[in-house]
Amino acid sequence: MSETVENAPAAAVGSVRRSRDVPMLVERARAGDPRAVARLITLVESGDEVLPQVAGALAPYAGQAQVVGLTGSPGVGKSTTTNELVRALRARGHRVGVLAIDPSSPFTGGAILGDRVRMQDHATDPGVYIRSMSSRGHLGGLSAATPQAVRVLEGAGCDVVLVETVGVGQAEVEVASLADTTLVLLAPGMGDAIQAVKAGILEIADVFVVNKADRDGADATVRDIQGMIALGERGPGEWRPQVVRAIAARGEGIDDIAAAIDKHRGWLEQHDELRRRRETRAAAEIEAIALGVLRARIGSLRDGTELSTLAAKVAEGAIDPYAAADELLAQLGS
Ligand SMILES: Nc1nc2c(ncn2[C@@H]2O[C@H](COP(=O)(O)OP(=O)(O)OP(=O)(O)O)[C@@H](O)[C@H]2O)c(=O)[nH]1
Ligand SMILES: [Mg+2]
Repeated sequence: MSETVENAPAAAVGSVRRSRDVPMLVERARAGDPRAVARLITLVESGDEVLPQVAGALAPYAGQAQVVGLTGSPGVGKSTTTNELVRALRARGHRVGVLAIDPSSPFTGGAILGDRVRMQDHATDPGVYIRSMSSRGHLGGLSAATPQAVRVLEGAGCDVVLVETVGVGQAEVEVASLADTTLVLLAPGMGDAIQAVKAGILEIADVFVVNKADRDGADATVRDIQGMIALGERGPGEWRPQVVRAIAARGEGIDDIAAAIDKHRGWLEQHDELRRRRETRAAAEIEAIALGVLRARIGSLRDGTELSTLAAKVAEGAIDPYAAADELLAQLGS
């Protein structure tokens, strides 16, 4: 997303940049103002107190965008592929949102700077919003923040939202599984295929992209992955992950990736999977928010006397910790 402001009056820009006027921000975002979109995502990212209001204002636009996740090891070519996919989607006339998620770092770090450079091609295109996010301070972590940010982009009229996450652990798997279609990127010779299985990434991949196919070992990686897909048990009509080769750095294989995404999208619609996935996603979202609220309430109990009273009782053997936990939960509910 371009944050250049030279054409806007300074006062108006300042007011949007710091505003908590949710109806105004949503109205401007609906009209395509990139600063309002940026501000709303900042409110989401920082877990601002107006977040429920933001979510409320955006609820009517839920489900309008196709959400595509891209995950894979650091440096495998996610941002390069995203950049090329944006180009292909723009050529089809779509408005596109990009969220580059950094789950590991609480601050905006070097990788994100790299993303900016690699997605620079679209920085001045008004039909493209690009945004990096970290989990800084958000109650429910990224699994709660990401879908909200997707909603902001949906509200801003994006037809497709691409979500890039580094695939190195459970949190990332969770974020990737928030997508309608998930691409897992691999590169030859990184031992990636084996690692993918270990990390549980095989289960979330709808499309495998063997990127850097200009390097030795691409055939072997394709074979490995196809072998693993063949081992998986699949009922009739179940989706069989596609394997696509690409050289993202040269823009090669991007049409094949887009075709695989389209094919998966068709399958989702045909099998009512889109609705099912989105309900699963909504359930995870509700759970993450509810757990965040619970955690905050437990935190406030910890400051007060309830928890210490229970702790003293457990320590002296007056009650057991399960009974104490029940009591604590009962207090939280009241
Ligand atoms: N040889 C080769 N290099 C590539 C290809 N695609 C991307 N690269 C290079 O690989 C490096 C990393 O690419 P990125 O797109 O930043 O990878 P990433 O997965 O987004 O990296 P992180 O966000 O840091 O995890 C860059 O130097 C790219 O130019 C490719 O198809 N072939
Ligand atoms: Mg990247």
